[in-house]
Parts: sequence; structure tokens; C-alpha cells
Amino acid sequence: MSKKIALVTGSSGQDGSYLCEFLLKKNYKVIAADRRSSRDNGWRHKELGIQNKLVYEDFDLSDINSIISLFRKYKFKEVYNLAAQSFVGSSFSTPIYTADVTGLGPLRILDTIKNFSPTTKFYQASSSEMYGKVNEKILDENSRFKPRSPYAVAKLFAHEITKNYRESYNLFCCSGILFNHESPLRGEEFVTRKITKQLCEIKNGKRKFLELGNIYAKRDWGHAKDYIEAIWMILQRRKPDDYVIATSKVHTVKFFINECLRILNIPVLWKGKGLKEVAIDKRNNRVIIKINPKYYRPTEVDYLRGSFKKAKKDLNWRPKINLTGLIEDMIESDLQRLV
Ligand code: F7E
Repeated sequence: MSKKIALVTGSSGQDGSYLCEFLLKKNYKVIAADRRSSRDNGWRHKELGIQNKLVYEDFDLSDINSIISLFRKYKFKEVYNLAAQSFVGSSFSTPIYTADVTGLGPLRILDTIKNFSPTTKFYQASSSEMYGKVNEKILDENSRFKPRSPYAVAKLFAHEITKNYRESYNLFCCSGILFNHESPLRGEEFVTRKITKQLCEIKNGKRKFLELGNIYAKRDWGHAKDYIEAIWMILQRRKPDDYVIATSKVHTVKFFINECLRILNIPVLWKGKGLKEVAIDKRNNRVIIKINPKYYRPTEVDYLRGSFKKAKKDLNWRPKINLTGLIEDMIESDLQRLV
């Protein structure tokens, strides 16, 4: 029997890399599609040892011709759209680019599926950022969306158009509304990896201090490896649907930092408030964490906590790795990379 062919867009990112690894293990032929410029940054595939097992193709979400030519070349069973301008902070300085790539990009794929390959299953990487200014304690598939960044507005368009194509044209299109998910392969621009990497450097004497923005934001952090399994499961259902993937546990950025400091054995004293808040290393009285307003966002999402009830019921999915396990995994890799 011939292998199922899957397209993974944004294959060089954290989720794309783990998903490629997962699909290879399931014996798929995996087409890894990225912009040429992202391809140069193939360190994640190298770390996972999958770089020789994938079929690489150039592709750009803003260019419909590059999408159509991929569909002419391959008969995709499943398409996972993980490509995006995915950094919330940058979306404030590149709102039009973000809208084009993160919002309209998925529509270009959906329209190509509708016109050329209507039996292809489609997964859209929706985001908990779409909830934005939250009033509810816990968020699920029926909660209201009040996006707070150009990124979140673009993701919401993509989310709704995926649903619209499912309902209008009877296509197998689904979204996973993934809450924050981290790992050793997380990019350094995101807060968790910035913290684990820079605290490891401080521990090894390679850095003096770490600068952060709003350390009182609360997030529901899971391990990306757990979430990749859910992404695949969503496309294996008989009926297409949307699912929240989360841990239902919520913590502040400051809690995340303190857990890292505990694991790294760095004793600190927190002092001051607001922009003056600092963490002082008790062993030498040096300030090792400071607040820099440059990392504040024009509009912030203060709190995000998701309910994975529907995913548990329909997919039998639940998170396996807790926050401490996640942080230990990230710190172990960051320390190793410093050797
Ligand atoms: O920020 C605060 C920041 O950039 C988390 C993306 O994968 O998850 C991610 O979006 C929180 C925010 O992730 C710094 O203000 C404080 O409140 O790690 P982040 P995010 O914005 O939640 C969702 C689900 C996605 O879909 C996105 O693509 O941490 N924070 N100080 C900081 N954040 C950063 N990046 N850097 C700081 O220095």
C-alpha cells in the first residue's frame, strides 16, 4: 500500500518539527514546506535527526501559486497548516504582513483544497490568543473571542474561515485552539524559552541579567509534544470539528521564573514593584532579573486558561507532562547546549 502523504507548513518551527517527527513514526510521507528563509534555520530538524527523512519544498503562505503548485505535485491526504507570523509582540509592528500571512494564508490553502483536492483533510493551527480580553475563568470551544493583537485578529479570521469552508463546502477542515505550548524547541523570542535559556546562561556565568516585560501575565502552559498528538488525533475523527487543547492549569510568568530558579538552584530575593521590580541573586547580591518596558505590549492578554473536556471526551486526549516536567525538559536541553 502506498504511504499517506501529509503536508506540514511551517515545518521548521517548534510544532512543525515535532509533527514531522510524529508523522514519520506513523509512516507518512511528509512534505515539509517553509519559506526558503526559514529553511536556513533547520536546527530543530537536526536536533530531532529527521532532516534526511523529509521531502523539502519551498512555499509561501502569501503566494497562492506556490500553494497550487504543491497540490499539483502531490495528492495530500492531510494538510497541517502550522505556518504563520506567530509572534504576538511582532504583530504590532507588522500588522499588515501578519494579516496577510496568518489570516489570509490559510484561506489560500482552503480555496486550493476546495478547487483542486476536496477530499484532503485540513488542520488549522488556531490559538488561545483569539480569546483576548477574557472574563471567563475557563475557556472552551463556545467562549467568546475578543482578540487583543493583530496576530489574534488574523488567527480569528483564519479560524472562522476554516469553519465556514467546512460548513459551506462540506470539506474536512478542523481547528485546534491550542493554548501556549512550549518545549526545548521553542523559539527564544517566546517568554518561556527566553527565561530557561537566559537563566541557564546566568547559572553558567555567561550572562549577567535577564530582562522581561509583564511577569504577572497568566498562561496555561503545556508541552508541545503532547499537543502534537492532539493535532493528529483531530484529523483522525470521523467528523470534522474544532477542539481546545490545554492543561487547565494556570500560572504567572513569575511562577514560571521561580520554578526555573528552584530547579537551577539559584536563590533569589524579589524586591520592588512595577518597572522597579528586580530579582537579586542572594549569593552575590547581583540583580539578575529586571523589568524593561520595551517588552510590554500595547494591549496585553492577562489571563488564559483552557478546558480540554471536549478533547478528552471525543479524542481521549489529555496532557501527560506537567509544568515542572516541561521546565525540567527545557532546562536540561538549554544546559546541554551550553556545553
Ligand atoms: O508571551 C509575557 C507576554 O510571547 C507570554 C505564541 O505561541 O502562545 C504564544 O503567544 C506572556 C505574554 O506567548 C516577556 O506579555 C513578559 O503575556 O511567550 P509569549 P503568547 O503571546 O502568549 C499563543 C497560544 C500563540 O498562538 C502564539 O503564537 O509573557 N512576557 N515578558 C513576555 N513575552 C515575551 N515574548 N518576552 C518577554 O520578555
